[in-house]
Amino acid sequence: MNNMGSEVIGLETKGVSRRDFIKVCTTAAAAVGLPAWAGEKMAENVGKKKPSVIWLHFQECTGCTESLLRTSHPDVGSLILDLISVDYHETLFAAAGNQIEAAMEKALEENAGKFVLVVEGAIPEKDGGIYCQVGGKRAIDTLKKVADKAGAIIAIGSCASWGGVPSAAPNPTGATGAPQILKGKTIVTLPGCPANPYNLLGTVLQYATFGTLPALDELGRPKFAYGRVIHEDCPRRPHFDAGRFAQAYGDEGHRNGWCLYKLGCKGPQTHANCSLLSFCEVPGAWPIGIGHPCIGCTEKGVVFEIPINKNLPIDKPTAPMAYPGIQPEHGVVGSSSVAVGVGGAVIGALAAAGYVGTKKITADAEKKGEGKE
Ligand code: FSX
Ligand code: SF4
Ligand code: F3S
Repeated sequence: MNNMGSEVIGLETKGVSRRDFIKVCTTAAAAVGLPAWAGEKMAENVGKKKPSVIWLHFQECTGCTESLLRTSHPDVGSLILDLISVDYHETLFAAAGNQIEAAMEKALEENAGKFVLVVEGAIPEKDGGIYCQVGGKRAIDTLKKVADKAGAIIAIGSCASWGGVPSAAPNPTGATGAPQILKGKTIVTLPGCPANPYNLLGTVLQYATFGTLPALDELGRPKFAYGRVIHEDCPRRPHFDAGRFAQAYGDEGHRNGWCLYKLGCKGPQTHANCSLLSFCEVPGAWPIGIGHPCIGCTEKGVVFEIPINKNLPIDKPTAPMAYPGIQPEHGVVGSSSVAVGVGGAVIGALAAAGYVGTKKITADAEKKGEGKE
């Protein structure tokens, strides 16, 4: 572990211990479904050569960058910025005008074919794309130009993944996502409004260390993060299975942490790992954790389209197969809510174990080079 990255890039002079540094790398490795040794390898590799990242901003609220910068315990935001070489990022750069234009050209030239392009924000197509211009250049043109020279492309947030907020009806600018503009290219999409920074860090470090991308689904989403719906790993799931629902904000069920389905929770339809990977390293800091139903912020066609309080049908009513429900109409007699709640917790644990198993399979596949490139 000598010379393990943190010393090379001087993090310890900034008050970041090697332990914190390795922890962030192993957490990032775990996030993408790789084992701990991969995190150590990432840390070692990053110490030698930091991956170059060019980060483009388009139509967005900048929440994705903000969520990356506002992390804590340890300060993951600053660690991320030390782990990768951000060669162009309009929010973070002190430079402006001609200076920042020159920085972009320099970064493109020096790292052509190798850098990771991170796209944040939607891209407007209507009227030739005139509704988003930076430095007098249309977003759609800049995106195509930079993407042509990138080694890997990541669309962070729902805006860049499929249009997000700017594409909400009536979508006056014709906003859409990077995959719709860059047809035919492999694009890792990390939807979420905002996306979890660890999903980004894990993907970038995997690419920088092993030259591979995580296994992706048909929407370009890494399976390690979007392979399951929130409902499958939700800490309130035992309450759902036991039939205990909050009926109104502030009622007894809501105060007791019961299931939020009847308040409109879209967890059963929403693919994401926010129940398993805390935002900003603060346990419980995610919508359902603070008592708000999931609004489906990762899912095109759900968030910004379906009202927050509207219920959707349950597609995968899986867990109750293993034990009886408590509803009288289901024909169950004498099954206490406590027993059913415990049963739900066990099923939840099994589901989580399944999740870990899934991640291991992904990791094994990666080791065999089966991930998309
Ligand atoms: Fe979109 Fe990112 Fe939502 Fe905001 O910029 S995904 S509006 S949180 O931050 O792109
Ligand atoms: Fe959790 Fe929502 Fe599913 Fe209830 S409906 S268990 S709150 S994801
Ligand atoms: Fe978004 Fe739902 Fe997670 S609203 S942050 S996907 S709980």
